[in-house]
Amino acid sequence: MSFHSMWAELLPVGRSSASGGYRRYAWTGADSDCRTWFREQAQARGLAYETDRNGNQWAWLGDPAAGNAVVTGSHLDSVPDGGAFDGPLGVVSAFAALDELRGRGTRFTRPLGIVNFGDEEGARFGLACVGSRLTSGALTAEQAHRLTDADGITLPQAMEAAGHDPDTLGPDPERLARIGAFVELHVEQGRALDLSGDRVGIASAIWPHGRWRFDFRGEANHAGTTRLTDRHDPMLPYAEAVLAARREAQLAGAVATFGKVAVEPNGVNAVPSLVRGWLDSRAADQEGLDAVVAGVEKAAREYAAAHGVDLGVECESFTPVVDFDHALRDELARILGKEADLRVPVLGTGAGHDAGILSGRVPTAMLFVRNPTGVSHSPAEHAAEDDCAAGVHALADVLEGLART
Ligand code: HGY
Ligand code: MN
Ligand code: MN
Ligand code: MN
Repeated sequence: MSFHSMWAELLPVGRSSASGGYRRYAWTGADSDCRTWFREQAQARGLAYETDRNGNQWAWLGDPAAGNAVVTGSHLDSVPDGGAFDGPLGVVSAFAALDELRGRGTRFTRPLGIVNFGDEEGARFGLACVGSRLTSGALTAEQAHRLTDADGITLPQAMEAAGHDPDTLGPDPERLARIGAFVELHVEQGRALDLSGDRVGIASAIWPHGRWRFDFRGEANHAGTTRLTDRHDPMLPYAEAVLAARREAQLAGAVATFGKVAVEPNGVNAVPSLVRGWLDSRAADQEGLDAVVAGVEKAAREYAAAHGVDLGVECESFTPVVDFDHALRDELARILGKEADLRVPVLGTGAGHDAGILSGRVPTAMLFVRNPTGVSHSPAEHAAEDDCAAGVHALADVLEGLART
């Protein structure tokens, strides 16, 4: 099955007809359809297929128990109204690269694996990379069991409803010990390759990044009869926090986003009692990230105090800087450097990935494919056909180079 036909089969799954964006959330029907697609791709190629204790899907050429496996893949879930490429490009390219290598008659001296990591975006339960965090031990089963979605459904309940036993969740060191190299191909979420005029890039690092929940607790009241001086309106310090995030990020050369907010009681004619806002911030180094979060919290606290509003801030997730394995990164550059007409720059990213979670536990690298607008986490996300083809070819070269050593 060609790249195009795989892509065409996957494209409609979980897609909103209104916006063209995706809603492929963990353990929903769309997620189940993506999982079925993955299993069918694996079985159509005669690969050994399995779902691991944490719900990640694996397809194997050769016996992983032999160890030192070369693994590639990514995720199939999406952010709310996300694009078609973030995640799926890495999984479709993995199967297409295997097909290309079989076409070349490549013989593998190491097991080759393709993985779909579950719940990478954290769109439903609020924590990114749940499948890879559980597998690597960065998230415990107890913490995972406490994850709850906006409707109050817990992760275990959602898994059971989707037919997966939540009682098996937990670290999987034996599985990670069998992986000698993990290479994730991903659409670039930025314009570095567009600006440099290159089709494919190699990741150097992932910026430190995290998610902080700001709970502004005020006093519900009537919007029409409550004098301004009598109000304890939590929306005001929330608004100040949003503006402070932009100011602090600019000062630190970082990024900061309040992209999600929950208001109670959320009535047009009611001064809110609670405004809950989530800050996503990322910076090239820890110092910059700390400065942004501290600056936003300081501004929010001062403004909240001035309005008699109480503020609670909680870090919900944090990923320290990821410096990808230098030896593997350089090996990719050596392998791809042979391609006459392909320059392959090395670039950092502010986007989190399963590769970032595995890094440090398994030799890990990433390949990026050019995104002409850099737009991601949006239906407008795109990569040109010939750039996707260059990505598949580069991935095939890398897998061949690694799996024959
Ligand atoms: O948020 C991220 O950077 C990733 O897309 N989960
Ligand atoms: Mn993403
Ligand atoms: Mn992604
Ligand atoms: Mn080549």
